[in-house]
Amino acid sequence: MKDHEVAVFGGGCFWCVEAIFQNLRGVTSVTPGYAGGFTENPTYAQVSTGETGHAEVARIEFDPGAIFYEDLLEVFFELHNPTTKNRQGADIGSQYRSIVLYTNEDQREKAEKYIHKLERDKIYASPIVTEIKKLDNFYSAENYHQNYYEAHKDAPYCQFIISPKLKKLRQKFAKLVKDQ
Ligand code: MHO
Repeated sequence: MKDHEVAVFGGGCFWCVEAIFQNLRGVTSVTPGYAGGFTENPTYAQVSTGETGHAEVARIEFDPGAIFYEDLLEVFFELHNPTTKNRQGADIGSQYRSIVLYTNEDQREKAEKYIHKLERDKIYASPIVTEIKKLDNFYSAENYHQNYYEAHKDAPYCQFIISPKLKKLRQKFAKLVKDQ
């Protein structure tokens, strides 16, 4: 088995998605950035217009011997709302859409299967609108977006939006979370 695989998820503001996955064991690096669109080397300002086609995402490198892609899917779905089209909480625009960017066919099958399971089990009252797309290009976000939660824990957005998600992560996925 390869000791290194890449997964990419978009579930609203990438500060959140980055902070969540940074806490998982078996995850070796997390980079916030842009993917799923068409503009080359986009800036945050461009992506914020919603006109580049890109979503804010996190690129996650993980050791598939230490954590399964299915675990990442489970965490991803539990910690964002996959039923709000082009929106995550107060953040509105196609850059905040729910999206799984797969890097191999196995990931695509697993993501589709997982969504079918959520639908079959009627986990949500509304339909899941998560896009499943092959990863084409990934562009890293500007430096000031990297490690945002760790660097700005006192900022209101971190306190009110991200901290509760991390709390939920520790409660629901204790076995997957890195030792503090
Ligand atoms: N509503 C937040 C989103 C930031 S995120 C990197 C803000 O504008 O600060 O899109």
